[in-house]
Amino acid sequence: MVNFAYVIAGSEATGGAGIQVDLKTFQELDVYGLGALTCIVSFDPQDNWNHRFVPVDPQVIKDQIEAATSLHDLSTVKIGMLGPPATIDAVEESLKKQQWTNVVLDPVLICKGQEPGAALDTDTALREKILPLATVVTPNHFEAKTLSGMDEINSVDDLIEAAKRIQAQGPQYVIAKGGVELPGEYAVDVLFDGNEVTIFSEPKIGEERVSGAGCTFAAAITAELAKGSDIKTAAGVAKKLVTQGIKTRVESKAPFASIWQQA
Ligand code: PXL
Repeated sequence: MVNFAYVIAGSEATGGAGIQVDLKTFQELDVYGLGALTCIVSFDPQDNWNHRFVPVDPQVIKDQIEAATSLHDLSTVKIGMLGPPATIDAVEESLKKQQWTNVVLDPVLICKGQEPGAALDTDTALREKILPLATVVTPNHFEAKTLSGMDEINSVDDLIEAAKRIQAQGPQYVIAKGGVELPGEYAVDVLFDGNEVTIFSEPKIGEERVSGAGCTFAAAITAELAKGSDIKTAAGVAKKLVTQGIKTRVESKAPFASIWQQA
């Protein structure tokens, strides 16, 4: 049997994050991956690896989703980096054309190195248009603060509170990721299903963020859900894969490493 996992996300031209990593993760977890491109990010080596960002024309995004959903019966989708409100509108419209069993939203507001201010209109549109369609949301530390409205997340209890506040906004499941930003020796993720809190914890591997870790995490959850796993199993598999991928990360000429989820 073939299990399909779909992704709507951006290209990150060095292969360390974005749709490239989503598709690698799908392959790794034995699902048939396919995706629509929302934008192209090219780091600028002349400008401190800042992001050069080009959105894909909204009609072209709709066309891609039409092609994929017409060719296959897709029921599980991951949403990664979108872009400006026009992109978000196009994705919302396309998603609403069919029923989905699993919509995993990685609420990418900004990438490493971007200014938080750039995220404001994206944040609002994402919250209004995509969050209500999501069944699972996987905010990182910064996104959890933004989406929960909390000023500080300094403890696992804070992270749990953030997950609860985001879950109250609609999605069935929230997995809030503490990452290296949450103080302590462990990389802690908190799953809230509306009732119960489940904690996933692994010793931190260094104190630096690794590019593509968040993409891998949400993609792994998507792949597992596509295979019929429950959310706890999916989150457990994702945590393991990300931890392993960070251990075997690839260093580069940029001051950050990229995840590498080797078989
Ligand atoms: O890691 C978040 C991310 C997601 N998607 C794209 C990106 C990035 C960060 O660089 O470029 C396309």
